[in-house]
Amino acid sequence: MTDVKELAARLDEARRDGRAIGMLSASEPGLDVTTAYDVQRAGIELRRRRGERFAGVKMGFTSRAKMIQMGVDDVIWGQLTDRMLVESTAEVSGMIHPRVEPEIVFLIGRDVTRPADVDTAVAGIAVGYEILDSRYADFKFTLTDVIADNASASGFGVGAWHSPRDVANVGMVLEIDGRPVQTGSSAAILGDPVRALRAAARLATEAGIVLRAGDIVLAGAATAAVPLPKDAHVRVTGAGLGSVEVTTR
Ligand code: 0L1
Ligand code: MG
Repeated sequence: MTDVKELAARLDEARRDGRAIGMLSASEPGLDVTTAYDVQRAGIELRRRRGERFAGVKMGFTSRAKMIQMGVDDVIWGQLTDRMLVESTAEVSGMIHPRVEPEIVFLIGRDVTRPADVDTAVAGIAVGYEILDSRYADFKFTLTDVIADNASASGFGVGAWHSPRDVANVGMVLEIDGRPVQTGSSAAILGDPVRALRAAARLATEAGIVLRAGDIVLAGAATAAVPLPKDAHVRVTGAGLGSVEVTTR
């Protein structure tokens, strides 16, 4: 039988040591999607016991580019904690093989007790980025492996909040050291990031999590992720939404 806590501890240790491990699925034939989310939840519980607080959720595999890049065809989700929030400097040297991707971010303004109400619960919209770091060697995993690994969530940054608006087709640019490395549109996020927001509310509710005022939803990436070196300056810009910048070390 799958030992959920042991698998969560294995991933947690890999993350804290900055050391890649083999895929869990290689030795765990019982690792189905439900069990993988149990492992994810157990991993978050370990972080919670160390004082981290729930900050929201992230949606993954929401763009065709990402599905192609990773060879999967399912939307997944992971949990964000307050310690993953990056301000002006991101510590990436302790990570395994970090990547960065441009995101649309929603700020929840009041508790979402019914997922159907999530659209009207949005208090702000911003451009942002996600730092991904798979705990698996060579960034290779199956669907269940990546779910167990909290959808590779490692860090995120958020630009200035704007009042809720249509973000179905926001042009986005990801620059590293002043050079555009990815350009795309928020339309890559399920055709409209609001669909990812709705999926986040539905999945969170099904998992017994209430999105509360102040929580954040990372809707997904507008482009493929790119490797994130240290000593780099990253800027993500969204048309009409300004930009967010971070320096790595
Ligand atoms: O946020 C994402 O779309 C990525 C989900 C996890 C897979 C990955 O590490 O790229
Ligand atoms: Mg992402």
